[in-house]
Amino acid sequence: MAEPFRIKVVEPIRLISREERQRKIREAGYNVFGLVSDDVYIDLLTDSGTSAMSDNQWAGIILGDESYAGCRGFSHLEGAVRDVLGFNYVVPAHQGRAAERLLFQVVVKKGDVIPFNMPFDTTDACIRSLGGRPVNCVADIAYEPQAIDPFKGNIDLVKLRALITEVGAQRIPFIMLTITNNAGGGQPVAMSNLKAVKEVASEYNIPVFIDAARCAENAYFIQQREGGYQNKALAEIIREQFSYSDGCAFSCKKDPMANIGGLIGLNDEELYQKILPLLIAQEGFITYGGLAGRDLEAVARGLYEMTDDDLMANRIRQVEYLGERLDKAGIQIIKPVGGHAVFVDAAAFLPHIPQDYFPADTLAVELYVESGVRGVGLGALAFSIPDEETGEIIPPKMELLRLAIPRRVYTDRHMDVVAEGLKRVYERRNQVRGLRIMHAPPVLRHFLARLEPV
Ligand code: PM9
Repeated sequence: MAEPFRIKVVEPIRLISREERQRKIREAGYNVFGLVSDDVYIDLLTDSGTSAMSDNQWAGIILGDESYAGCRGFSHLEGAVRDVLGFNYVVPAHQGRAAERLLFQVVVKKGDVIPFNMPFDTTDACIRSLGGRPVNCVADIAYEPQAIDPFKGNIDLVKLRALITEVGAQRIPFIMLTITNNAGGGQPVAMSNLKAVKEVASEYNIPVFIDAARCAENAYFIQQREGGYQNKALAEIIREQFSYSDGCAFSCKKDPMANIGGLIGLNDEELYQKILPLLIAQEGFITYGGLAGRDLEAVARGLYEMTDDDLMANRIRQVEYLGERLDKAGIQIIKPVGGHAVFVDAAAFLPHIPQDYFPADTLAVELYVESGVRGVGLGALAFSIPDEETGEIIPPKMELLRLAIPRRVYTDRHMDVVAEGLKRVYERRNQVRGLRIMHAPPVLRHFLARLEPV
């Protein structure tokens, strides 16, 4: 089936010359975050806030009610969150990390431990800034890029139980599952795993929260891969996922295809009431939370749109299409291909570059120079963390180049260009040199670092 939409508005893009690209990336400190978007031909830096909104979402923008209190958009958002996610209380926020922070400030205390499958980098940084410690409990197979498994985002229940026994349930304010698991390659979590985690959590009276940014993509994988779900609609599966949780933090810039927006969904009124004063102090009044009324409309409409079975099938197919092209060229990628992105195994691509010289970020730079395509390195530059006791820097287990595909934005021809560019870098991979840091902040350094070729 071709795209279940047609294109009504277009945005011109251009490819600058190779010499210009070399100059631009040098000026950007060999960090793709420093590039100006006009100098990027195909932008796969992120699928967050970069999707094409539908005519219905744009109509919502025009209809947005900008009243400070009690705007219509908030009622629509409440309705959508109740219908699509199944939560009674909604805390609007300007984006996902603001939603997380509001929730975490209320529930995380210094010394707390939070079991995750894998937290995303900003989520990890937020918990640490509040004195908590996220712990990866993802199944080991998540660290084997070539191993085929339908649900590589699952929590390992043995690891989870061992952690609860080791630190004690009183130090665990909640368990969190990121669906799909972005940091681990956009890999899904099975419904059976969500259910089992909830059962373990209930034994110890620990709440479960979901990082829901890509919950509809996760539901699609459940529909395609998990027994008993083939004949269920995406909408039904999405709701069932949340039924095994006590709430969610949601970046609505991903699956709901809004350019901005986030929320917390809850059924616990007491917790909701505790968050409200922080919401007013930090984001805005409780019915707009740092967003314009028009944005609330786009989010509310996007929440319904993400449940469209045909749209989701088409979106995942495009990501798979790019993955298959790279795989055929002998380029190692995380398999199976994730929901929102193709993750290239940069350590396997550039085996001669040690992790200290950032193979993932090097590959992102090379791909930009080769073809004007912007991906992002997710490796030692992004995810190294100091050991709690020794202070020694511990690098992550994987070096990945992420090619995140915005929804409804690029055609398969664009994907062909991406694949061809990466193939050309692959052909000359032995000549590629790594990068070293010239300047970087102590945390979240991949966003701001300036580098130079070794
Ligand atoms: N994710 C991404 O590109 C955008 C920021 S980094 C370039 O993948 C999860 C699973 C995310 C995420 C953001 C956030 C934060 C929370 N959870 O970006 O603040 O992938 O709306 O959401 C990015 P916001």
